[in-house]
Amino acid sequence: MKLYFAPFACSLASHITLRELAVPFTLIRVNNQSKRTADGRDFYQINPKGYVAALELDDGTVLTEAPAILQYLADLHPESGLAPANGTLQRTALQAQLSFIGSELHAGMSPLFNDAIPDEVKAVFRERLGRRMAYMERVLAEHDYTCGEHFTVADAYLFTVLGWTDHLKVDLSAFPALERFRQRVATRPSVIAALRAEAESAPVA
Ligand SMILES: N[C@@H](CCC(=O)N[C@@H](CS)C(=O)NCC(=O)O)C(=O)O
Repeated sequence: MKLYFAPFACSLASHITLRELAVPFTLIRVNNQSKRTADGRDFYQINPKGYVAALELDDGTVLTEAPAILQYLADLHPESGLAPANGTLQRTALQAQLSFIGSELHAGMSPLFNDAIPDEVKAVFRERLGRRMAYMERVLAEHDYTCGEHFTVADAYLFTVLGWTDHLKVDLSAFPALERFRQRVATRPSVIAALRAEAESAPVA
């Protein structure tokens, strides 16, 4: 498998998951501005949507969209516990968290990266994001992870998007459980290795 990634972007969740599973994979860095890959290809030819993450399987199939990639990977090794079995209520709960993280937190933070959006408009997005973070704070005040007491792919995704809050100056001081969650997940060998590999990856023109 090949994971097309940009350092510390949402592709980090899939990267962490690949390392959790200890499956063989190749990392291919993408320049999200030029849309070129580290091996000199046009990224649009791999993912017509033009964004990471994209996971290329050994038969050439390309998977996109974080919740789909993460569940595909988890299902390769059900014994990992990274996702409950398909068809169970627990799986539906995981899908709800993946959807919430994707559409409320990840997409909720996206406007804050956009320099064309004025600060007063960003303030509206920040206020809304704060309310969404407050929900996750309540979940993590009761449980160590988003779906209970075990690490799942939803936690890899949540850890990834929480990682953007420092850069975006999203104030999480009112959310101590979120901070404890970040520290807990940051100690996982998969996370340490993924962060190091992305930091050390060579820039792409
Ligand atoms: N809905 C997509 C969103 C992916 C996404 O937002 N990717 C960002 C990085 S976190 C990106 O590559 N943006 C570059 C661009 O849109 O040009 C998913 O769930 O994978």
